[in-house]
Amino acid sequence: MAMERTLVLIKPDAFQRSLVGEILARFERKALKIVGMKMFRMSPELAKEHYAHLVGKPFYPGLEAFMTREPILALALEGQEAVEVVRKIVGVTNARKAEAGTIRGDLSMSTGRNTIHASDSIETAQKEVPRFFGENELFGYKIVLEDYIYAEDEKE
Ligand code: DAT
Ligand code: MG
Repeated sequence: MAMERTLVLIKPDAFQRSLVGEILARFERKALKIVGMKMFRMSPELAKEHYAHLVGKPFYPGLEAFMTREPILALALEGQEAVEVVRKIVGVTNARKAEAGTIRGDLSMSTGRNTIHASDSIETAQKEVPRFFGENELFGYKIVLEDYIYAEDEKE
């Protein structure tokens, strides 16, 4: 168990469908800590870096066009095992296959319009958080209810 930070991007389809608050609320209710939050438009260069593993795929041009033409919201979320926890809350890539109860499973019918990105491993998260947030855009602060979120042996 370890305190981790992970990256979430709320995609343009969530903005168009007025799902931004709904998605944010799910992470808040889970007691993940928001340590960064920023609205911006992704550049094509940043899209190529972020989706480097997909640049050669036939769907990449459409993915880049979709992710860059409207603003998105980036979140940095912190918690014990946050990377795995957030991926579980998000659900699998193809939203039609995603479990009911997950964000994708509940809110989307699509792979290419699946409302949200989340870092897929600790190593990825360690690259993705600094890719989208400068040091001065990440905030360490104390949650006063921390004793009610984690037991003593879960805090470190
Ligand atoms: P994930 O977003 O679950 O980490 P990924 O990293 O494989 O999945 O892909 C990134 C995004 O690219 C995904 O959220 C939607 C798009 N994508 C992936 N596979 C696709 C496909 N077969 N057709 C269309 N879009 C796809
Ligand atoms: Mg991915």
